[in-house]
Amino acid sequence: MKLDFISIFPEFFEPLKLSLIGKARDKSIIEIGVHDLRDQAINVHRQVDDTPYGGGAGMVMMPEVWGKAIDKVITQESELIILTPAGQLFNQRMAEELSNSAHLIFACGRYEGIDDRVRQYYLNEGFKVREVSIGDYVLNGGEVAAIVIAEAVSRLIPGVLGNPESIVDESHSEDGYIEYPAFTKPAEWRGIKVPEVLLSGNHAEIAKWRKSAGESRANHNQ
Ligand code: 6GU
Repeated sequence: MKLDFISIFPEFFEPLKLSLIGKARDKSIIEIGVHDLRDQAINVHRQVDDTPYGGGAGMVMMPEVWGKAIDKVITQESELIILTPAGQLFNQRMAEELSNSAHLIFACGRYEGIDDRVRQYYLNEGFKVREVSIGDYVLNGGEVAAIVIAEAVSRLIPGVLGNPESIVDESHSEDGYIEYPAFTKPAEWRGIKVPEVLLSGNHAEIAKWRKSAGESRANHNQ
């Protein structure tokens, strides 16, 4: 899978050199491109934003600049993801869908967002386009959201995780499913004991306890 990130802050994507994603890049399971939007600026001031038509606060990112940047990376197999708090809420089901894609382009907007004609244009040209949000709160830009999505998606790609079984039974692997709490040695820590049943070796009882502990955890989160 290829992941391209377009942003005025390419340094935001340095963490994608670390850990499992870094290793997946070394193994060429995923390929990552980071592109400075300002390289596509069209005037001497390297301007990427302008005042909104209709008035109001903030600045809007210019369509010409975004069009040039996206044209450089888009192909017939690309999916364009525009990060905005006004987008469709990201979840594990969307991560699974996106993990089947060959190429994701993350357009990281700042300020009041990207001129909406960018979305309209690529949609009209027949590309897959979605506006995505990672939650009901506002960030200063789409960069952190793009990293969140990239991490959730890449770990679903075969070969990225060390142990592929860990994605079968984890929280959100099914809608509403929350995993049971985990414990390791020592059996008692600061006066708190590990639930007795987990030390029993009785796999049927352990499975029962885990199911119920996961369900009560899910209820607490409501
Ligand atoms: Cl994708 N962008 C911004 N700026 N804020 C957000 C978001 C995205 N998702 C949640 N809040």
